[in-house]
Amino acid sequence: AALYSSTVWLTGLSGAGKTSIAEALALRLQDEGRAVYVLDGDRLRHGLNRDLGFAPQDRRENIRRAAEVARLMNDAGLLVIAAFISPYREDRAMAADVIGAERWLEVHVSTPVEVCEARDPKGLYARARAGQLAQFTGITAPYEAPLAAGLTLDTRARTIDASVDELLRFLHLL
Ligand code: GGZ
Repeated sequence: AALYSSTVWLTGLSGAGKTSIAEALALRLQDEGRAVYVLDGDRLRHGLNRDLGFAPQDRRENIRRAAEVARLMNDAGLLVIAAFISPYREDRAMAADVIGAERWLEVHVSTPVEVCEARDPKGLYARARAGQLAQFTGITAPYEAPLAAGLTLDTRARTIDASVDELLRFLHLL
């Protein structure tokens, strides 16, 4: 029961598979009648966080607001699946602090940058290489991998479905 006021926080590069995994996990849990919400960086940036860019202090504010929202949803009894690049260790630690360490489950979607760049589903890596997108994570801005994530998912070796199984096992729901 406690799990259902927790936040599963997916961190990783653009194109690593965070959103796909979050959506697939949410569907599986919703099918079982569980109250789940996906908080997604790209989506929040069209609404609540549309005033923010990608400079370090903007990313920090993005993560802070996301964590505050996740906390409110957890208070309301929802399991939150958060998908944010969240490239800075310090910012993820701040988010864990806001949400509460006992409610925080960090998952590293560890797809390497070469693979994300080869996939390039939105053409963002190409634009970053061409100098049309500044401060692009993995190309011209840093990504600090977690040192001790609860779970690491390498999407090269697995289908989305297999990653979701892995996550469900990690959450003791499978
Ligand atoms: C990284 C960028 C950038 C730059 C636009 N750097 O893969 P996407 O496209 O659909 O999702 C990415 C999204 C990143 O938002 P987050 O809120 O997760 O980032 S952070 O946690 O770092 O605040 C990507 C798109 O925005 N995007 N420009 N320069 N990603």
